[in-house]
Amino acid sequence: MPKALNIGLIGYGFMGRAHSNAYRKVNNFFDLKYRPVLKAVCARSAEAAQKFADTWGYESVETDWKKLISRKDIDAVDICVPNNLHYEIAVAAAKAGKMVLCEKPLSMDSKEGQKMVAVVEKARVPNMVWYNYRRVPAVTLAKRLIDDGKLGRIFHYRAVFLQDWTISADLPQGGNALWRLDVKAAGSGVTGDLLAHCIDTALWLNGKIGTVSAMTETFIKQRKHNLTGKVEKVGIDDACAFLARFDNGSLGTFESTRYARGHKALYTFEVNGEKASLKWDLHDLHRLEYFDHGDESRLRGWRSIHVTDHGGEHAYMDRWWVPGLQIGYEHSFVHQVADFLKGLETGEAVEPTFRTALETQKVCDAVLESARKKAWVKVK
Ligand code: SOE
Repeated sequence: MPKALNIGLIGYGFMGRAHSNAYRKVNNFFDLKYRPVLKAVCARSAEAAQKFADTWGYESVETDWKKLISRKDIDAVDICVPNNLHYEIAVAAAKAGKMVLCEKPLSMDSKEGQKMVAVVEKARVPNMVWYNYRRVPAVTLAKRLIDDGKLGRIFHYRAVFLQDWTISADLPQGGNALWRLDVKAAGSGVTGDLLAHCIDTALWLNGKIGTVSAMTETFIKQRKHNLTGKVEKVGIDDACAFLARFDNGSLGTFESTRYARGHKALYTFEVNGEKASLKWDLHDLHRLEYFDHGDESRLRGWRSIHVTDHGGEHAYMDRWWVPGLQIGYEHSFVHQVADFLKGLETGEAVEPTFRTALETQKVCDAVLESARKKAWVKVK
C-alpha cells in the first residue's frame, strides 16, 4: 500500500483544478510508493473552498493559509495563488518543514526568487515549480534527441506563445481570474506568464542564455480595477518579443502576446541544428516534427512523429493506453506529480526545482530591464 502524502492546496483556480486532477489520477497509472491524499484546500472564501473540496474530494477546508501550513497533518503545500503571494507562502511552508510545490513563475522577480531558493534549501525540503510542458512526451522526446546529439551543433532556437483573450478594452484588471492583468499581483504580463514557459523549455533544451534584447508594449493603457472599482493604469506588458544569445553560440527569438487575434494558446518552438531540426506545437502536443538531413536524399523531409509508443522510447506513454492513442494537456501535470513522488522514493530532487526555476526568473528580469532601457542586457 503506498504511503500517504497529505496535500494542502492553496488556491482553487484553473491551476488548482489541473493539480488536483493530477493528484487524483497519478496512482491509477503509475506504480509509486507514495499516494497523494487531498487533505485540505485553502481559499479566502469558505464557500468557494467548500465547493472546490466537494468537487475534487478534499477532506477539509481552510480560509487562512497560515493555518493550513501550521497543520501537522499536511506534508506538502501546493501554491496555486497569484504570483505576489508565492514568496510569503513558500517561505512560511518551507520554514514549517513542508515540501513546497509552486505554480510558475517562481516569484515576482529574481530577487524574491533568490530568497525562496535559500529558504527551501536551508530547510532541505523537496521543492518543485510547475513548468508542466517539460512533461509533454513529445517535448521530453525533443530533449532526448538534443541530448543524444541528433541535431549536432545548434544554430537557432525559436519560440512563440500567442493568445488573444485580453484584446477587449472593456476587460477589467485584478481579482479572480483577472489578476494576470494586474501588475501588483502578477509582477509582469506575458513575460512572467507565457514567456516564462518558453524560457524554461529553452534553458532545458538548449542551455543558458547570456544576453537579451527585448521590446514590450502595453496596448491598453488603462483598465477598470476589479478590487478598487476605479480606472487604473495598466502596468503589465501585453506583448513582448526578445532576441537572445545562448551560451552555446546559438541565436534565440522569442515572442509572446495576448493580442494575436485567433490564437488561444499557440505555444510553439523550433530548434535548428547542423544535422537536424525539430519543432513542436501545443495545439498538436502529441506530435514532434523532425527533419533529419542524414536521411537518404530522395526520402528527406519533415516527419511527424506521433509520440505514443511504448517500451520507454516515448516517455510516460506505456503508462497510458495502447500505442497510437494519444494523451493531452492534463497529463503533463500527472507526469509531473508522478516524477515528484518518484523523487521522494529515490531521494533525488525533481526538476525544475526552485533553484532551476530561478534561472528562468533571471532571464525574465533581464528581458524586462532590456525593454525598459532599450538596450542589450546580460542575464545576471
Ligand atoms: C494564461 O492564460 C495561461 O493560463 C498561463 O497562466 C498558463 O501557465 C499557460 O500554460 C496557459 O495560459
